[in-house]
Amino acid sequence: MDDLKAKYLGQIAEAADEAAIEAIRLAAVGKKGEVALKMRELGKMTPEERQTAGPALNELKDEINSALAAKKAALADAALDERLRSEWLDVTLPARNRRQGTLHPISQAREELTAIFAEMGFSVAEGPRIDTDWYNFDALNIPGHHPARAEMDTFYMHRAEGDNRPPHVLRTHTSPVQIRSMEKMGAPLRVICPGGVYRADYDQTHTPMFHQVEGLALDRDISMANLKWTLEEFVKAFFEVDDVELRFRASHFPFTEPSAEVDIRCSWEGGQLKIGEGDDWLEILGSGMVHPKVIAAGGIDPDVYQGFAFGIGIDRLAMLKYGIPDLRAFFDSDLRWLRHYGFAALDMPNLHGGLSR
Ligand code: 2NL
Repeated sequence: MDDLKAKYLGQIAEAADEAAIEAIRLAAVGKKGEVALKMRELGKMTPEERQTAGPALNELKDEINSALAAKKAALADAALDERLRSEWLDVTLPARNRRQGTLHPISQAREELTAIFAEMGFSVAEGPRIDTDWYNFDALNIPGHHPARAEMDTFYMHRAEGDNRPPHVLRTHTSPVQIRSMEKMGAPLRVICPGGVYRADYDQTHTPMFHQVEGLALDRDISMANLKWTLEEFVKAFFEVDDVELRFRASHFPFTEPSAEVDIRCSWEGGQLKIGEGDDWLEILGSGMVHPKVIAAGGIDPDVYQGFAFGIGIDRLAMLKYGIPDLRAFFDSDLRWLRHYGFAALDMPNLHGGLSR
């Protein structure tokens, strides 16, 4: 018994971790451990032998158990000491000059164009990215059978059988926010709606989620001339040039009549984009006079109010302004790309400071 005691207390003293402790416990005082085997031998002993061997075995078992518990506590203490030694922080040190995150070029472009339109008296509205097909289509004069629904490559939300709520879609444009703005604020109204939109399309120049800003101006006497001036001011301010020339090309959208796509004069000499000079034209937006049915869908009387609307792709604006060649890199979350193309996070654009500095 003295041998057993010496053997196990020795092993316990040497144990380096909890797993070793547990192995020793099983071998010594576990159900099939050495002490249990010895206890089974008690039956073969004479009563006198048993009288001394029984209590001695129990005492041995207790001793080993307390040695195990003590060693376990000591190991836990040592582990805590080690953590306290290694995991410390001197909170009195000055902050490390670590590189902060940057503003994504899409966020930067959105901030810049928001500042420009805000300066012109437009308020900014946001809305849900999942909306009913009424807000996304019907209210915009795109009825159920209209080919534009199919052309839009719409993502429809799954509907469980028996669900009789109206169908919901991932918005394909930010127009539903404009409809909600008309409902909420009435006319006269000047509002822009920037935000993410979704279409099931993925190739070199399309991503299934992209960003758009739409603008809407309604009043008693708003005309296409106001649209032209507003867009000219916007393009000049955004591309930071003194003069631009816009070209309005007749087009068609269900929600505007008449409709126009707008190009800006530019040159690509030496691979470098220059706005306002040269012989090339760059298509940047779609626009028109809001269709009377759309004004009525927004709860406003189209016999009293009229106005213009436009839609611009923010991602494309950002690529053009900051010289970013590949659209898909926008959504790769590659830190090296973000550091290269990102903007200082606290450097909010405004017209007085020069937009993008
Ligand atoms: C494009 C075309 C456009 C609009 C968007 C709009 C919104 C309402 C009423 C009328 Cl609520 N129109 N939005 C109008 C014309 C064009 O976007 O190709 N954008 C990149």
